[in-house]
Amino acid sequence: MWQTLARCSAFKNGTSEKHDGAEVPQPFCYQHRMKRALVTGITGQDGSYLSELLLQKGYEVHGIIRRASTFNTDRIEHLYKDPHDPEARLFLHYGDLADGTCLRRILERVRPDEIYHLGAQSHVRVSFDEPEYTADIDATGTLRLLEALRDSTGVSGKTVRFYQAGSSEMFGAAAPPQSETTAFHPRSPYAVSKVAAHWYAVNYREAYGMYIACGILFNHESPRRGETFVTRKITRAAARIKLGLQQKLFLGNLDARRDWGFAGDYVEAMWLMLQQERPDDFVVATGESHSVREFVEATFSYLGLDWKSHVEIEPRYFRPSEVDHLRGNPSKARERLGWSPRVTFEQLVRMMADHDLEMARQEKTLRDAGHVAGIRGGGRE
Ligand code: NAP
Ligand code: F7E
Repeated sequence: MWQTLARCSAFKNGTSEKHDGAEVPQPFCYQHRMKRALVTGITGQDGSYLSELLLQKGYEVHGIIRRASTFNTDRIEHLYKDPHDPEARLFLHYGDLADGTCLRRILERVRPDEIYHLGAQSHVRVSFDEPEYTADIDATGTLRLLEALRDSTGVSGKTVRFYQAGSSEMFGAAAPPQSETTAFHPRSPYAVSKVAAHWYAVNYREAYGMYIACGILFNHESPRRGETFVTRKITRAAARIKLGLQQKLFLGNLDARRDWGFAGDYVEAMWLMLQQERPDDFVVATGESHSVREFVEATFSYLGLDWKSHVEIEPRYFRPSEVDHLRGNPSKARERLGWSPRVTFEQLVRMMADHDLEMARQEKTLRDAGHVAGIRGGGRE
């Protein structure tokens, strides 16, 4: 991490300061007073769109990435420049929300103006299989970061603006439309953990006067959505079916209704929340809901397919407790932030299906040319 930071463009004109007894470059360059953001979960869907937005706005962006045995930076590859490049404004630091010490160290080094806390185990179904891990990362991980921030701002006296990535899943069983005043009724370990994180954030705002804004975002999707969330699973499978690469799509509950928007629109709302004079909570949604069945119909019909010939129900995709209907009321975000979604449901379906059709075409081209994907590192002799 230190090496990455030492190459940061802001260091070039930086003075030095004592750190752990050693003389090191000062990580904050007042001559280049561009805003500096720290993003947890930068390798995820939202992290990648948000980083694009912040870089466009002239920020220096620092992201926390997890060590993995394979590369996990695909979604931000196009934004990354070698840190030796004087134009580089995106810097990555190894860290994990399970490790409070590393979070403190990263905060000390980066000294951000704004923190966007997006990192999480974000899959609802998986949270039933890994409830303790989900609580540790999504709830306690948020607490670790808030504690690190409380201590670092206590010493520096600087106000750092913090965005907490809350979720419509926190509403769970509450009847639609859900707004900032709707009571939470979470229905999964993921949702319970997000409720805990939300209340930690609100409590730190009230107790310590910290600038913490809480987004309560309804489902938002894109071609960069993880492949096991239902929308991407549908568009990816429909595109492969269209090109004869697969025959069936196995799904769970088709009756669940969600308020689906485009992730690129939603990261703008995150940024807007941190530009307000006072921190607050905001629902971000389209105000419109559709069932999973409607998403399937829209995708298959756009690709000229009959969904009933291909979709089968697989009980293992049902959840122990389901969230039946989420539809948000985004009036407060519209009035106070001037935010409204640009991409409609139909445009979202087409955008994702077009992307996945192109991916399927590439796969088919390779297959038709006789290419057989090899085992990573080759097989045994
Ligand atoms: P995502 O694609 O699943 O990305 C999650 C990010 O968190 C990834 O960068 C992941 O890193 C990172 N992460 C996971 N565990 C971590 C750990 N232990 N330490 C550090 N980082 C860790 O999620 P998303 O859709 O972008 O969502 C962003 C945030 O908004 C999440 O907090 C999610 O719960 C919340 N949210 C999402 C939606 C939605 O519809 N997308 C709606 C409401 C709220 P790897 O790449 O290494 O896995
Ligand atoms: O499920 C149903 C499933 O996994 C949507 C996360 O970003 O949004 C996301 O959580 C619905 C559910 O998203 C399959 O039962 C049917 O009712 O795409 P999903 P989610 O659970 O709404 C919220 C706002 C977040 O905060 C989360 O981080 O689709 N469904 N069949 C299926 N779902 C999946 N995944 N796979 C199926 O085969």
